[in-house]
Amino acid sequence: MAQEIPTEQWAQVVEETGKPVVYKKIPVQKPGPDEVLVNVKYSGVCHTDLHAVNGDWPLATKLPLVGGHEGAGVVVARGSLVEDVEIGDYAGIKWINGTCLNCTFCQQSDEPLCAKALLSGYTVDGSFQQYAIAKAAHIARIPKDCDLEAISPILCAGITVYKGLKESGVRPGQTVAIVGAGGGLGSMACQYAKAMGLDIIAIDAGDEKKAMTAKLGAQHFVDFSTSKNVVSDVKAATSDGLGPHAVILVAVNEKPFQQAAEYVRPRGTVVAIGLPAGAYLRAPVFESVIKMITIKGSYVGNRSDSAEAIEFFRRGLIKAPFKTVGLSELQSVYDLMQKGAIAGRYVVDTSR
Ligand code: 8ID
Ligand code: ZN
Repeated sequence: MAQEIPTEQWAQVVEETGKPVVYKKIPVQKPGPDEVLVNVKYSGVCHTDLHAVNGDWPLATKLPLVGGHEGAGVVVARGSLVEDVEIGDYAGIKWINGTCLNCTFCQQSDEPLCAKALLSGYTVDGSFQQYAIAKAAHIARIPKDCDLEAISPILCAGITVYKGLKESGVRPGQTVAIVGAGGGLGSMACQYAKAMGLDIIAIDAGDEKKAMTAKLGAQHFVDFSTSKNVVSDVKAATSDGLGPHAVILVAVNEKPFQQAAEYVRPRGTVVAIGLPAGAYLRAPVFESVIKMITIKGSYVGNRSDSAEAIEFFRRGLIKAPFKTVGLSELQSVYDLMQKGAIAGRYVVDTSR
């Protein structure tokens, strides 16, 4: 039987950039003809949500804004044009909320590059509310045998690092350095890299993150806060001393974005994913040329990447640690995140 949809709901609202989020009741919106309404049960908390609250990026958010883009829940209503999503289906609200599906990028399945892309929890309201809207074409299809709580961080962190690893061109048996390996994206990256048969050098700080990344499959750990020379320590962690074949940058700090080109292996690839405020990539021209390295960016994933990343999870290959708190406690998660004090991911439960 169809679930009754209330007119009001709990949400966490950014009313002013740079100020704490406000937990309050707001109206439940109705989906448009090509949209679905998802009763969000759980939502992961991504550092992107904190960047949005802080106004870190040269792209304005809508205001007031409901953040969140790792929302896992159940479809409760659909627009008149929606045919292939049923009421009761499990669905995910991800960063890409909708795109035009018609521009040159959408036609080539580079939907994240669509100039008209709607971004959940940034340019449209996201998943830190009990009922969220997305274009039916872009919701993540979540199989019924998946746990909604555990899968929520896959919807951004999982998809993004899976795509980034593919973009790096790294092959089974090769070595990848994951910079920021103890965070939300980093912990997922360890699990996807392990599933892909890679040798993993985790780079982050502290014993908790060291132990966690080892459990997730990292063979090596370089502590950036205590290492006297990160570049030589990362190279030394590879069996031939030549450095990792790929570097996945998911840290929220400019320094490693300027260091990676120095330790990546000749012919290797540096993939920038993290988005620290005001940061620049920097690499020495001479070494970059004679080492023939590639430096590139990677931005979430398309619908196919999303389905593939979810399938890795469904098959039991991805078990990254998370802690769950009530939606009402979102600000305390941001406070921990700001300090870099979260190992893995936090998930909020929208029922409390
Ligand atoms: O599509 C994309 N490109 C995309 C998608 C999703 C998220 C990009 N992001 C961006 C976020 O906006 C954010 O800037 O990726 C970044 C990481 O997001 P997150 O994993 O959600 O953040 P986190 O959980 O806070 O983890 C960051 C980790 O980086 C470590 C911290 O200790 C933490 O564990 N770190 C820092 I800060 N400085 C470091 C350094 N110098 C470092 N690790 C290694 N070396
Ligand atoms: Zn995210």
